[in-house]
Amino acid sequence: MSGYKETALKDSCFRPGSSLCPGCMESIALNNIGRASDNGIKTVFTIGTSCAEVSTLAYPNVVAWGRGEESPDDFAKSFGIIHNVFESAPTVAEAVRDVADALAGCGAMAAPVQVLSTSGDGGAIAIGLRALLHTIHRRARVTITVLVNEVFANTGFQYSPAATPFAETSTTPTGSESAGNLQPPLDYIHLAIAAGAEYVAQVSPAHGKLFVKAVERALASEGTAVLFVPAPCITGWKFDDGRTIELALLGARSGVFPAFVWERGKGGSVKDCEREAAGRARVTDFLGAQRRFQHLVEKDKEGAASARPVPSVTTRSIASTRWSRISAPAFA
Ligand SMILES: Cc1ncc(C[n+]2csc(CCOP(=O)(O)OP(=O)(O)O)c2C)c(N)n1
Ligand code: SF4
Repeated sequence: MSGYKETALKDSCFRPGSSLCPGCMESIALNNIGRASDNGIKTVFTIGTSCAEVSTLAYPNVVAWGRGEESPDDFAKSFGIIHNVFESAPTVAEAVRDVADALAGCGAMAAPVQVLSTSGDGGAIAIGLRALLHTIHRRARVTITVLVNEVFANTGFQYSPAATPFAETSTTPTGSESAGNLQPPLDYIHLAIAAGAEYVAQVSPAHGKLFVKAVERALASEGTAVLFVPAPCITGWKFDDGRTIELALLGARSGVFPAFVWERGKGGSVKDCEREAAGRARVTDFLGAQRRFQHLVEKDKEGAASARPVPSVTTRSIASTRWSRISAPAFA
């Protein structure tokens, strides 16, 4: 693994030119993944239909993908992208891995290949959950990244099973008779571990070094590595431009979206979030910055957020949904 500074200066294969919303966390994630994967091994990406796909790979607008100005004559610096249907990026990655291993096994391909899939949470843990879990279960030597923006963004911001409780989505509206999403998020971290993953992390590019280290560690894994990337969505979460990183850090530090790394045989640890709730960032500030929670939070003239008196709903219960799971002793 290279040092952070060295990685940060690398030429990412994902660069400006996409039609992702300006400041979208997905472009920041792809840019960093592009740097971390520039490690002397050719990368094959499999990308399921999602914002990360429709906004970067709709021909002829594919200028966001590329490395350097010359056509690639260096195999290790070249990369391939397979666009696959919504739900099957992990499975297609596994198939690429199998073909690459078979070619290497019979001596037809000498250079190594690393394989990395990218899906939204709709693709990976809603419609594609079965594909995800079986690829992990088969211990496929691939890196699976899931860009968790909690909605099916590119088709109209519908609810996904990663949604935080009480979030407003286009299919879980808020109003006098409805308080938004009433389901706790699917426990995707436990599911990935239980299915047999070698390495599982929930980490945002807002934690720069930690994110790059997690991608490098995942790519070096001998089994399946799964990276859940919290991805604040400007349009779906309804927050002001320019606050993406701030929101990602608030999400992690308030315990709503804790940064977490886990490795088989070594256990897991939470990063940049106090164990005691009193020491953490205020959940209300995280919620208050997003209009998808405006039914829960109100602001005074100075912009300070406070919880509205919502029956049977507390912001604390929102924070503890993910936190209580990953701080459980079973992860140690
Ligand atoms: C089998 C199937 N059902 C529905 C669709 C339409 N579709 C394409 S992408 C998508 C939602 C993707 O959501 P997600 O994976 O969360 O990615 P995001 O758009 O949020 O980045 C849907 C419903 C499809 N392509 N295939
Ligand atoms: S809709 Fe959300 S996830 Fe999609 S490009 Fe915009 S900010 Fe990114």
